[in-house]
Amino acid sequence: MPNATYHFPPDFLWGVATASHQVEGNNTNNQWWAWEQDEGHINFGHKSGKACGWWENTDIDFDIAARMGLNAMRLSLEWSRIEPKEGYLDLDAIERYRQMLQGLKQRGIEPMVTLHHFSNPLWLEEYGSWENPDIVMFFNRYTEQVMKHLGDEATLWCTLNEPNVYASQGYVEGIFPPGRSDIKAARQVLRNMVQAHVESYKIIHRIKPEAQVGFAHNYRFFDPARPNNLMDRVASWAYEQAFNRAFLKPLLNGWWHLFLGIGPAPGMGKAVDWIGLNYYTRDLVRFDRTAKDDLYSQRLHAEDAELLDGGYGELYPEGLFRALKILSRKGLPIYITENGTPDSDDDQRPRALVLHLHQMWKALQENIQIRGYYHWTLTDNFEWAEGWGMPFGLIEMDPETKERKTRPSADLYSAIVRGNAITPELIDAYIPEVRPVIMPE
Ligand code: IFM
Repeated sequence: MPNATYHFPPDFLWGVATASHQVEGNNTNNQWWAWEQDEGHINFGHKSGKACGWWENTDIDFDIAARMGLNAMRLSLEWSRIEPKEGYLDLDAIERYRQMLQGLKQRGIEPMVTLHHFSNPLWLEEYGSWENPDIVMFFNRYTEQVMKHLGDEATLWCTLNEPNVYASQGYVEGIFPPGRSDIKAARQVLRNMVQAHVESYKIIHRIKPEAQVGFAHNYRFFDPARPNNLMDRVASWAYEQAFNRAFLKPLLNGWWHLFLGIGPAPGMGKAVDWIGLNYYTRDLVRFDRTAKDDLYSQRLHAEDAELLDGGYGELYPEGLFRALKILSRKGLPIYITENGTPDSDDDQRPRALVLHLHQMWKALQENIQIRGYYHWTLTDNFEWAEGWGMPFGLIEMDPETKERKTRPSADLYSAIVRGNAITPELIDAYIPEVRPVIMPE
């Protein structure tokens, strides 16, 4: 189809995704802020500092989003601002979030609100945060307060962001706080996150029956490096189970995954209205009998793979289609709650964006119910352990001066959003080299 135009459904949500600690600035009361103060934790010793200045001013970025024609935005609430001390609700913080959510709606942008995106109040850390089963009670209380005060401001609620990343980076790889390497603790964290999601789901629906509630799952592929090698296949299966399936199974099927427990998981299997997919990349897994700490394997890239900046992985858009197929088995609506590219000079992002959207379009042709796409991210922001050195923004931001500049990929995304389609004219104007790939003669 050399001149094909790929249309998207009417009412499709086109957005961007962000997270409180990465954009607000001065989140001094959470564990990430504390972690950043210690040398060696963040690349180049960077700190989140004033981040993108959202706590003072979201108008700059919200206006940009509106000018781009976006009709959706995913953002998260900072628990450490809402409940800065145990059991104390900060009504000023609530009001600030109300202004933000109303500010979006006034611009025709529908908010999706995430309750937890990696950051915890310091007081919670003293209890062992997500490792302690009491987290379910703490998270219930926080959810209840948020819903009582802000429930009217949004319909789409996302309880947790990437529990698998939170558990693996913080409790296995040790590059996120608390910097541990303890599989048993990682399991406990994931178990608690499953339970916290379920209870939070119930509370949200009790207070706001029409709410649509889900969670954001990071799906990363682990393919065998040598597809015919039995041991590579076993090792890649083990990664798939631990990273992708352990959290999903109880929530989607109502049974604990062997990695987390045994038998039916009461109340689960019915606590999801939609699934959020965060998709970025894949690894190839090669069995290595000496690598005991890495599930007996090395994680590699395909020889012919195009690599993303900063060692983020392979550019592998086909994975988006594969993940959508897998997640669609339950028949639940899916939101692509994150997808993006770290790229400071924007030489890969426009191509990566279109190649991923093309995969999403293919999935839509198979009647997979995809309701929206949230690009990660609007404006360059604080990329956790990578600091400011791994920019994902459609909009470039100087971390010192906070000056913003539009990258070509922002114009391209905006044109796709406004037309609700990928057209040959757009491809020719921005990335002609992609034409033979997605619109072959
Ligand atoms: O910046 C992160 C985000 O917080 C969670 N998902 C992946 C993004 C890019 O690494």
